[in-house]
Amino acid sequence: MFRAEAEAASESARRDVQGRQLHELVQVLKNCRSDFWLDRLDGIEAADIRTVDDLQQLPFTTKADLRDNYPWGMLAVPRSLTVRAHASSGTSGRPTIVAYTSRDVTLFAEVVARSLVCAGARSEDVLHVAYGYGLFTGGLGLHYGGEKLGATVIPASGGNTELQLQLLTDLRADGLAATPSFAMLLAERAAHQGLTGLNVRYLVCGAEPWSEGFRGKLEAAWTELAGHPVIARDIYGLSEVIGPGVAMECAESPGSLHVFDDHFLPEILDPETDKRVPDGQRGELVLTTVTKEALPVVRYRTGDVTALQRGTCACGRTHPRIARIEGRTDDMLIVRGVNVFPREIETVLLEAEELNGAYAIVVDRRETMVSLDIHAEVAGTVPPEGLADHLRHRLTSRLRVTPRVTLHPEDTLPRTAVGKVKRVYERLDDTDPLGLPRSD
Ligand code: DLL
Repeated sequence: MFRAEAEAASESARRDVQGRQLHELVQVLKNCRSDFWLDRLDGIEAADIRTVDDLQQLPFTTKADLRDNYPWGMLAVPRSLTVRAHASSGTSGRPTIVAYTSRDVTLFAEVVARSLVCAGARSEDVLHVAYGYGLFTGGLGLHYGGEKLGATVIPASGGNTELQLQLLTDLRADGLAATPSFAMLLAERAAHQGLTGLNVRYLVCGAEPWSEGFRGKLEAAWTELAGHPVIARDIYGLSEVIGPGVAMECAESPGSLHVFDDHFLPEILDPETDKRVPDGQRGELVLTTVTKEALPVVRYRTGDVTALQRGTCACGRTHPRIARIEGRTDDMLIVRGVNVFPREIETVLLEAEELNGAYAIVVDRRETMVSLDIHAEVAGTVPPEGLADHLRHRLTSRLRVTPRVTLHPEDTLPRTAVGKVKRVYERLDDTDPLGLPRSD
């Protein structure tokens, strides 16, 4: 553990501190100069907020609040006290700006250092960071976390796979931090070049949803390149809360991520009723920051779907854990009245050993009745006889809609070398959104 006194603290000790911090947070927000906070907390008295259970009395915050108060309206400190800003990856409209004081930047590095240790990182490691550097929190977040740990950080950023592979080989990186899709792309390119004997032991992957099936393929590909077991661990976070390092999977317990709740308080809500659901039940993750200065968030609606679990992990950490993110409340596709989560499609596709993990979902809106086209690559050049039919049946029984399934030779579908992978495309006219050669 990077900070055992916090990561393995007893639940009761942590609850005491959290209650105090929450009380102080409300006090600070009610006395700051932001009209947004004065208005949002109108009617709430800090004196009534004493324990984490009182969290439920507080109002929510959303991405729309950040957008409406662009750029600095939600700051709880004067802008002059901030030392850095990032922007979150919005798909439409203005970006949302998030800012950090010097203490926030230290906190950011701390939780990322903890996350790296969860994956098996050590201070003597070489850490290759292939998340984008810039407005996105991934690159700089992993960078300063790696430095805090004492690792030798290689700020490779995204893109330029040739140079990345050369650096990974020559500098003997122990760890690679990258989106899962980019880590896979690097493995594919390395295999094409016939590279072997890479030193990588662990992958720190996040920023986009990825299934257990994808993990299996990613670990197998890197294990092949390295000639020793390579583990891929899931790092979760979002700009509005801090960036990467809100929660992290440890080496001992794949499938659940420790939420660093001495800084970020998690709740799971039923998105329909906005009420808390019992532990173990899925719902929307809502987060409150209790130690951030510049841009604290209160009950921030992440839109990410997961479930909460408590109890000490095999690794000794006592933080509550969230299940790997299943999808977002807003990435659900509605096809012929049926709700379909892209992650379910990935789960079915990645069960097939014949596929290499590259796939794309096209929502075809050319007719009144929307239909679903699934494109996937096989490992090799020729799709095995009957595989497309088999996948169509499996998808139909899981999704309750029947998609068209088209299989392609490897290296046909679009790849993402910079930023977050795009899996879902819309087709509105005769232009193929995937830019594939016509088959007729
Ligand atoms: O993606 C922060 C990050 C950087 C996380 C590097 C991990 C590694 P945003 O760009 O603000 O921040 O996007 C946040 O990405 O609400 C989720 O929907 C999604 N996301 C992040 N991590 C995961 C993950 C960064 N491990 C949004 N699994 C979040 C699934 C993830 N989805």
